[in-house]
Amino acid sequence: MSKTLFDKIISREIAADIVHEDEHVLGFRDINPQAPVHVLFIPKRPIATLNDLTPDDAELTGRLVLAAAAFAKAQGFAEDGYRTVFNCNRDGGQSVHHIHLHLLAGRRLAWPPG
Ligand code: DGP
Repeated sequence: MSKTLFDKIISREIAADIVHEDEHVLGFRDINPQAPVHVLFIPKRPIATLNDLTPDDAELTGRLVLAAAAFAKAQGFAEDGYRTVFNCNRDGGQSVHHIHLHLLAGRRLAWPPG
């Protein structure tokens, strides 16, 4: 798989506002925020889309969700709430083919999404 933009953020070739880092997961602010708080949580190991996940990725996928929830809680959004979303391929609106969990918080979000 060729190097994506997010690989370059992991390797610090491209700067990002990093809010979370551990052995497996990086969290950084989206360059085009759709809410007052918009953070992307990505695995350090590149996986292109949700279609490419295998049962071996179950723990890693859980780590993304746990990192997003911990960040939201630490930032004070647990009670009012927030949204997490994985986009997948064209119809899901995925533009970067390295899976990422969007965390959107800080305003009332509409449903259904556009
Ligand atoms: P998606 O459309 O689900 O693939 O989301 C990709 C997100 O990545 C989109 O919300 C904008 C964000 N993004 C694109 N380029 C950059 C970048 O160079 N830096 C950061 N921080 N975010 C980026």
